[in-house]
Amino acid sequence: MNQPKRYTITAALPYTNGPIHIGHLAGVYVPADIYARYQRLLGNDVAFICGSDEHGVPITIKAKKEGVSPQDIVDKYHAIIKKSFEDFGISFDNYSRTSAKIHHETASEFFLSLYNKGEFIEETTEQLYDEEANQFLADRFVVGTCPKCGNEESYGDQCEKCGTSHNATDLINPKSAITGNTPTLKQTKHWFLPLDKHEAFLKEWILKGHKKDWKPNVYGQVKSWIDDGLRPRAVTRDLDWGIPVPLPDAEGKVLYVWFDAPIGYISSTKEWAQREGKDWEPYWKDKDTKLVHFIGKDNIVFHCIIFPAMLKAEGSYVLPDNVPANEFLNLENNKLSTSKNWAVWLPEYLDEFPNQQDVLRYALTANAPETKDNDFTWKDFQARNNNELVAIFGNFINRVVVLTNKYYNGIVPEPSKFTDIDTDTLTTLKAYPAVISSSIERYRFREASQELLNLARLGNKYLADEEPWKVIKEDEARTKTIMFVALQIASALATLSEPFLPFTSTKLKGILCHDNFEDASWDDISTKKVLLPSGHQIGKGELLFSKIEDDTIQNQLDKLISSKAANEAANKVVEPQKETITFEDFTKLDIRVGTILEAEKMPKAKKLLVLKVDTGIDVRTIVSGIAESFTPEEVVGKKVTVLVNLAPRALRGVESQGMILMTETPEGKLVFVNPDDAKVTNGLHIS
Ligand code: B3M
Ligand code: ZN
Repeated sequence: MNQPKRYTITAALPYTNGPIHIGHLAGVYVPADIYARYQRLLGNDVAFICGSDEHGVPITIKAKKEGVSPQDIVDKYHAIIKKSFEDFGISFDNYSRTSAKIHHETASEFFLSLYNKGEFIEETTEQLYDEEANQFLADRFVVGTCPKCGNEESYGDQCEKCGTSHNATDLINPKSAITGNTPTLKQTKHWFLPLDKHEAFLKEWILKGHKKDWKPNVYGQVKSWIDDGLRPRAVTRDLDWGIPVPLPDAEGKVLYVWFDAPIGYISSTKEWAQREGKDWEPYWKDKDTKLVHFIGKDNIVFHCIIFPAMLKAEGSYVLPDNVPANEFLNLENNKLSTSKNWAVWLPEYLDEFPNQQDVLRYALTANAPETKDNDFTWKDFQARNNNELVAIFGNFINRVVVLTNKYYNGIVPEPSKFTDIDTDTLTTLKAYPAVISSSIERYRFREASQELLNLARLGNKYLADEEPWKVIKEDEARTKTIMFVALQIASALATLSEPFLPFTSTKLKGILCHDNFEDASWDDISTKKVLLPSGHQIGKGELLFSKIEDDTIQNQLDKLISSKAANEAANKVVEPQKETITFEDFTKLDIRVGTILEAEKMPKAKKLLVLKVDTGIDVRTIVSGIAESFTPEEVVGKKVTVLVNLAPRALRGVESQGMILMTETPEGKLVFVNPDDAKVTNGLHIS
């Protein structure tokens, strides 16, 4: 075995403003977990680090919306997120939170260290201010047009459409997300990290350095960012939720969430080291440590430009070796959305699919958005389970275990002479660790998962070709050899599946009684002559996977549609009430019941009908915009409610002397405010 290497593997700290969904899992946590488990299997020294990101504007916005404190929000979601990761088998060595004391201290020290080195520019500038809400607007508190791509819904610090990170004052036509007002400018002092000062270094490190082995999507984004030129970025904010700026003259100011959050990786490592009686520093400062950040594509600039610039400025830290960011996962052809409730939530999945963590892990890995955005569909999930996990992996293991029990009471038989097919099969088997490694080392987890399946396919094909169930009738010695070879494949699958399907791996090791001898490491599979020795007793069969039926999938699809609809109903935007009018204003309206006597279409006008209405005072002409809802024939004879003292006005040359009152049904259909049949309506329409 090679000299063990030290790996610090981080997974993006999730914002504690909602539970984890499949987009987070596919983009970040499943690949990170595969990688960490794999490195541990190789015998490397791994710190797999994560925690909750509890600062930042999204959390204060959520708290405002729910009428509770930001602390209530982060406490609630930190607990939910932490538990669901544990239940899902994400093997963090430490899961911390940025509200922890150790993090506040670490982030403050980091800031002070840069401050004392003169690494910040201190500047009073004009920042966006909401006069009505009485606060400065930064980050997600302000929405406007992205100066780069024209997206009209860009946030103050980042455009989610093109990924550009900017200053709030760069936005065109900014609006407060709190009141909707156009902000004013107000002077305030902040500390800026002069990214321009680090431009030469970043160019050298990323563009000319060995970073060509970064994924093209990551490299491309970083390159375009650097090519556009880097500018100083404020690392403090005027907010009351966050880590207070540790300086005497900084009342009411906190660290920018993207300044403190990546330092969260460091504080979480410290917390872990303290608990384990280890020294945290080599995991961040030893030049032989490989630092790898798993993130989603919207976090690229922060991990590839800003955080490295911070680490470099501090001076004693290593820089990331790789940042294998993924693209986004869609769900049933639509963008995943927390606010629209278009998502598959991890806690709900765990509830509804008990003991099926590996199925979701596998479906998300086999279809991971590694090089482009990808789509998760429940049908694909079902197919991955039924056609691959059940029909290939599970089926192979089941046959091997059942036959070994049936023929040999579960004892691994003694092989006799190997045929060419046996030798070829065993040679192919021994090549798998290297094949799968090569994919994992290049962060190609989809490919790696398919290679694992190919090993199960190899086993299935071997059994189908060699047919031990037939051979047993005439050649017992040959049957023993076949079963011996098949058992070696089963054992290799138990070990090699661990990073991808950890629950299955544990179960399979239990069935094969791996515990009774020293478990094979990743490399042993290629180098050891025998994985499961003759004479070794295995256990009874147990199904690894079970078929998922159509109605289970249909239930999930129905649930998705209905929760989206419920969410839409709850969030339906109601037009705000108009200005108050006095009772006198109201009594000025002369509203009477009239009858439509004649009706005809206004020539060349799609919407207008010209009506003759008997108002009880007189018969007059009224032009009404209802032609898309009613034919002239339908309305003749109708009793209607008429505003009779509206000043006459000409519509297409015809003078209209009043107005018919209309309303809308919940389905959006226009109906008369009919004195005979008052209905539940959505407010008056003037037509
Ligand atoms: N909290 C995740 C996000 O953008 C963000 C990651 C921080 S990693 C230091 O949803
Ligand atoms: Zn943009």
